[in-house]
Amino acid sequence: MSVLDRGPREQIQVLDEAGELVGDPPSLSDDELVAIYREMKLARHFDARAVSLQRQGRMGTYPPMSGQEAAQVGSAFALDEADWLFPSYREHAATHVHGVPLERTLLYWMGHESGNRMPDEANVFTIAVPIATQIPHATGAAWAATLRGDRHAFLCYFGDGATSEGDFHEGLNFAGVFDTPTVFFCNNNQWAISVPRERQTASETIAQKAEAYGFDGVQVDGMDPLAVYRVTREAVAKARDPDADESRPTLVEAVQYRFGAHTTADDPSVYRSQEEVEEWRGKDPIPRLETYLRETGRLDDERVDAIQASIEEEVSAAVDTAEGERRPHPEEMFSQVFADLPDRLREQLEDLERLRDRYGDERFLKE
Ligand SMILES: Cc1ncc(C[n+]2csc(CCOP(=O)(O)OP(=O)(O)O)c2C)c(N)n1
Ligand SMILES: [Mg+2]
Repeated sequence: MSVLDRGPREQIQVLDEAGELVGDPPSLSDDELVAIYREMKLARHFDARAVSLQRQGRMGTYPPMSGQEAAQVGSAFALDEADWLFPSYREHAATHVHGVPLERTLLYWMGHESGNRMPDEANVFTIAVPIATQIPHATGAAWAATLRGDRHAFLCYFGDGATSEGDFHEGLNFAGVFDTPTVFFCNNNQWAISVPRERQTASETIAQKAEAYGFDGVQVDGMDPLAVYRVTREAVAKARDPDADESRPTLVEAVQYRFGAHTTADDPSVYRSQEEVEEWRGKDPIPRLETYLRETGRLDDERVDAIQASIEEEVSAAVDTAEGERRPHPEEMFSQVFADLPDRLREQLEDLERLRDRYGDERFLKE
């Protein structure tokens, strides 16, 4: 039986909090299981380095994702290369799995325009900061693919807070009516900045909202990488069913927690308790998968140490590459949005140019 048939009110789990198998594991090879573990560890280390760079003034604002590794890595692993991924601003691990180099993500948060440019070979849409705007984009792109006869899945990430936006309703309603091959993946991390999940919706689960749009909704333990993979894999397979009449969208709600702040500009201690954070830390996806892989003989101390060393090297190399780029000129702020600048923006650009003339290029860029 498909996990998608279990309804939107039962939470799907494969590994419990202690790393014990409590559900049917997905079919993944030993190498794939270790690769999922490595990507989650990489994401955790990347996150810590990125926050540290921001604290040292070497990066702008950054949205941390620690705690959300299983949801991101497990779901992105379920895609084939030709499938498309639509990220919000927190999907550093998911986009990496689907082919975006770490230095590209660092450049984005360092304020480089080039950070917006996804590699041609990675089917990843640009990062959406305006909440929920990527949902109608993903639905529209999926519909266009269907009209062209392409059979790819379109995986769209968004948060619990995004479900209160009109774009969520419009995107899911359209997907249900036009059978678009979209997998709507809600990273329910319990908070939309300081607004808790229970102030976001009176629904018992977010997954059940799919019923109103006429397609399957499923809730999964988002701290369990194997459950996330299994659910997403089935949703993706249904989206790109070779028989176009069978293709249907799915809403996946991955229940999880962000351990850190909303962004480096946020202080979560003013709106949530330390006890709550500790309770969720007990569900940490990384030791959970590590225990399972050790107990089934797929990992040992030596392999774990080697993975850790290679991760640290990979992240350091990405930081060096990103910091090796020329700092962006402030004028670049004006170059990518309007073909013809409105008067007010033109005046600001001229002010910048006057400052550059007065202080010179070197000093101007430093200040
Ligand atoms: C349209 C829009 N309104 C408000 C904001 C400000 N804002 C940035 S993040 C955020 C909360 C989003 O919460 P959620 O969807 O749960 O995602 P999370 O940050 O928890 O991953 C808000 C309101 C925005 N970026 N875009
Ligand atoms: Mg949230």
